[in-house]
Amino acid sequence: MGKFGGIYTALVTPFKPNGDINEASLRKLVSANVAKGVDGFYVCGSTSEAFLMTAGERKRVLETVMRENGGRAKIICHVGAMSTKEALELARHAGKCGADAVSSIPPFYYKYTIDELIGYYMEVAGAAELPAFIYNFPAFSGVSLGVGDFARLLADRRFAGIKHTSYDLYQMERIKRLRDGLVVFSGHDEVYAGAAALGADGAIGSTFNIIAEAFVKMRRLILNSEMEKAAELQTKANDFIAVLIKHGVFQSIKHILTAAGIDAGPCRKPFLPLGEAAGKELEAAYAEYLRQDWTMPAQ
Ligand code: MN9
Repeated sequence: MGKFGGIYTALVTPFKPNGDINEASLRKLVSANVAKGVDGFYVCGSTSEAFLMTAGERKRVLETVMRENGGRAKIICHVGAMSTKEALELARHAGKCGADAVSSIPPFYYKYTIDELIGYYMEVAGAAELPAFIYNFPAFSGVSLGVGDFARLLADRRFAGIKHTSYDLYQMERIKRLRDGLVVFSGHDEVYAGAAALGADGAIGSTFNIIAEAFVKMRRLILNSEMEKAAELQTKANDFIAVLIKHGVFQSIKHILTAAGIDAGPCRKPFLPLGEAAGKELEAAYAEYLRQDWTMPAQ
């Protein structure tokens, strides 16, 4: 299966003005990120607006990405859904398509017991016949699992690791130590360098759609134990990421992609389009970001 870890772009889904998936832009985005040196893609995650797409659309997104990628980068497909039936259907599809792994948010809205959540995860892990990653994102999913809950889930070897999207790096570090060889991806781009210092094997992030070079470079520095330089780069990246967060990360990423020549279109409703002033501020912040030196250090 090869090793997981490294920098994975959590792909946005470009949409046409009429709301259809813009497959040509999605293909361009995949190849542009491969050219920047990303190690993989996280497909149909939060950033893709997966919960605003039908299961059929999610399958099409994965198929398009798989074809364009052509085995160059690893593919983790997020298959989480409110309904177990749909999640299992998506997991089976990911397996058939040749993805490298699946991942899932815990089922949300209803408040499930830990035994119900574990039941869900065991079925998802079985359906794809692929390694699985738990997607921990309590701020969005509303599901807060403790380290003890992760210990129960991760005791099953079909789980290769987790995507930890939380500022709680103490919890991430505790999870990382639960099992030898567990793969932990940091999910908040703005704390990647800190997460790496505490053992994260890589990062999965939305901002990599536009600024992958910053994180590919940061990872090189981290692998060379140049933590101070990595932290400096994190700050430079964060000066820009803070502006994305201020105006809405997904809309802002799409705005910058479009300005840079990959027409990403709007986010789906109920997301609102960006205002003109926000767009200008983002473009100015991106120009400032591009003025930094992003050339790669020697390996
Ligand atoms: O994929 C992303 N999570 C979401 C991970 O956006 C839901 C992150 O990349 C954040 O967008 C980013 C900004 O907080 O770290």
